[in-house]
Amino acid sequence: DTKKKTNGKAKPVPMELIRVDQQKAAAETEILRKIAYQVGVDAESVTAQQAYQGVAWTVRERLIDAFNKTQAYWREKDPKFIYYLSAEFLMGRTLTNAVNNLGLEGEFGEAIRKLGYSLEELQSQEQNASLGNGGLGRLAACFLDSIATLSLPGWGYGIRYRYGMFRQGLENGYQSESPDYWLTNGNPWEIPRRELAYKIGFYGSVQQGKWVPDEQVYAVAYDNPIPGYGTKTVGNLRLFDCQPMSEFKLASFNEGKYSEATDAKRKAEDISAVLYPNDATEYGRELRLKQQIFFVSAAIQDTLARFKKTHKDMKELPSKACFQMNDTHPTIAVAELMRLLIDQEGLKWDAAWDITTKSLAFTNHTVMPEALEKWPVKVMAKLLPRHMEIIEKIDSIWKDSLRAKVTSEVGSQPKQAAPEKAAEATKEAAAEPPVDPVEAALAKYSIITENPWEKGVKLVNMAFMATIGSKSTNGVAAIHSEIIKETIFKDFYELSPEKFQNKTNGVTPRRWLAYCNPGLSKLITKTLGSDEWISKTDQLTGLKQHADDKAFQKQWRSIKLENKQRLADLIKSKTGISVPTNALYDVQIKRIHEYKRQHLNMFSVVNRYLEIKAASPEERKKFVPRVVIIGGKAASAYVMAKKMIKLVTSLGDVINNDPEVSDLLKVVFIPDYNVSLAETIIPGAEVSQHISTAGTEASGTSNMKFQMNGCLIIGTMDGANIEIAQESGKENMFVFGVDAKDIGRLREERKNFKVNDPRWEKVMSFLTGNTFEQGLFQDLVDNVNDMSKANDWFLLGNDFTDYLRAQDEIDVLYKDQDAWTKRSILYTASSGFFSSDRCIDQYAKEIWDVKPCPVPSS
Ligand code: CRA
Repeated sequence: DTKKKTNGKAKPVPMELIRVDQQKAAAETEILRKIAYQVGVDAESVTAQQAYQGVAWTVRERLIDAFNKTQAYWREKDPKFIYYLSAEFLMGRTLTNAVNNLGLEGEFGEAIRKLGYSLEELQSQEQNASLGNGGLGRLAACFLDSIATLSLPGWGYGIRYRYGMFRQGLENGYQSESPDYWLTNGNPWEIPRRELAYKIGFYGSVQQGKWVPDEQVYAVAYDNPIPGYGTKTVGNLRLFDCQPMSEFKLASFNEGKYSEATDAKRKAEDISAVLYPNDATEYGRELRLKQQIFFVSAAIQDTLARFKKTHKDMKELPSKACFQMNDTHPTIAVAELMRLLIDQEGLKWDAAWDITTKSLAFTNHTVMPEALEKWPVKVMAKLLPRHMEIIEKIDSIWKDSLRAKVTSEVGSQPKQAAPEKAAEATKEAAAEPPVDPVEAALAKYSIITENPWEKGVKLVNMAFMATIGSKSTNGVAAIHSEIIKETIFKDFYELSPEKFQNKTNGVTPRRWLAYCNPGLSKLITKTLGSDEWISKTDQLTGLKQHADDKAFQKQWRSIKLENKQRLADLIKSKTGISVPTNALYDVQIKRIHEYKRQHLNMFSVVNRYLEIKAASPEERKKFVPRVVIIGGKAASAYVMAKKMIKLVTSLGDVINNDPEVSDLLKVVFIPDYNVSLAETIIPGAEVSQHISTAGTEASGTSNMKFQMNGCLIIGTMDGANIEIAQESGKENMFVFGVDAKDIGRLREERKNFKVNDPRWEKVMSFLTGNTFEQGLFQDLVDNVNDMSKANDWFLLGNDFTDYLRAQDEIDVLYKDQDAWTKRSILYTASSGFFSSDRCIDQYAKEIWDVKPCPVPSS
């Protein structure tokens, strides 16, 4: 009864008709037909957009053929599936990836050339599918590529936002934002399944144990086929669009109440309208929770419906399905799966709990406190009353199971023992009636907690619920997985250490090396004697033996130069700034955030600028020319991050126009950073910056992309940098900064800290001096420099001197181009570990228990 409409019973199609349909004409004939009948233009002359449409709709058919075969094969074999639940999938563009993964580059390349275009030109016509903020969303996209490539039965589930990540512009050097309507030209890569719609409820009450929602909408499925590389397998990303139950109230319309007539429709459409533009920062809005339950409920209903077609016993679900929850965003799944199993399938609580905790798995992506979602009980109870009831019951059963243990621990402690931190928070609120020491000690395990900042306000801690309701919890890099065991999940780790795992992130070598860097890719294939490395990245180690070969180095360098030229062209077209290709290209592209410390980068730029200015003409010749490139978006409400963008653009205005500096230093902010820009920027970069305060960046993933493309790294011992240093040799990385284990102490000591480096003072005075509008950067400077207020939470002052030392090392090495190139080769050669294929293989074996089910070749 969840279905909106059905197409009725399917009728068999005669065999001879099927055969005729499957006889495909040559690509160029098909493309011309598409241009004529799909695009609807006379093919005598076609624009790039029309040619793109013709090609894309043709490739779509090849994709669907393989997709249908894969899905039919999996239906027949009934293997266990992985369902990747994620609020974000940052897919970028599809055409090049689809053509190459399907092995169509020869046939289609030729056809496109005949039309007078290149694949690259047509690709640039495609809008980016920016349905994600940054690392987490792009990771999900890389994972889908690897799941299909490894022929693992698996689908992604998410939201088909009509507006993706906002478009960033610059106004007077400040970020401006405009909506990203990415569907203006249609979307050849999706298959609408209008007949597949699930009811999603909100609000209402619980009556006789069952939920009676006040408001209901439909989740309508859109399939996005995901081609694997070197396999016939084509997986799926199923995204849901939100639709009203009925189009509009005709009665209100007739009465002239037009806005009332379409109220429900608008409200429903709001749910899948916009991606929240926050990267690892606060959410807390009711609409956001609506989005979460919306796609999670649809995904689980969809899965259960398929499961029930072939299985009677719900207890078999964990052997047929695993749901991986990508951060806390989909963790309402714990309560939703329980609700569906109990209220709809009629299971008893214990049986349902057993199935739930065997089917769900959870990944944590951050320790930033503001990103750990905690929903007010009030909001949850209003929007999802039945779920709130279930959550309360989970919480109380969970605490009951711990009571005996906690009682004996409390009993063995001296009477006046200081309560644990979490208990401390509740202590104040419940100050009057004496707190039962056992209950107080249990509080640290509780899903429902008191808001430490708002007396009497209760919150649902989604990360705790996720851990309790899952078979495994994992972090995304070795250091991060250790940190979560010592901090946010300490008490849970001590209870069940076996549940905690590490899965160091990875990125797809297809998009991030083979396709975005065709020059280097060709050289690697020629050198290794085959292109097997594209799916077996361990083979890249074969490049090591060529690292000292001067002729090879020369080829390597000339490819880099071509890529730098492409990047210089991009910079020119996006910003109007001309940058020389003989300079060192230094790149930091990622979300703008204080913990990522783009301002530390800028402090070093200021220092360099001042040094150049102070040098004599003769001394200036010794400087290595540098182009410092920054790209990234700031969350719309994040004032300091926006100021950091203004800092970059203002420095650019001063430095780029200073004739004394000329080509020795350029500072460029590339606006509207996104996936496709990254595909041009990364291959052209020579050094890239990953300089977060140790312990703050869970993993980072662009570091891996840069490494693959032979771009050297300056970085802190944080996130995956640590493992990259292990693979490439720590001595080959420009490592600086304080250690993660000292961060706590250093933060404590900030009040008495002074940066013992005259260059720091010079940089601060420059930024607050008369070069810029009075007071423009005062807040930014105070934030890192006003020690009376114990500022500088991200410890820029502590790392400043060491950072400049590492920067100097970069210049020294760059003067020796052979030594530099050797390192660059070694980076690529040792990047194999960071393929998402390796990462997904580990998830499949160590968490999901999902095995490859490749479609046979014939
Ligand atoms: N912002 C982390 O901060 C990590 C990615 C993917 C992040 C990155 O260090 O590489 O996830 N965390 O694991 C996050 O989104 C909600 O938390 C990110 O993208």
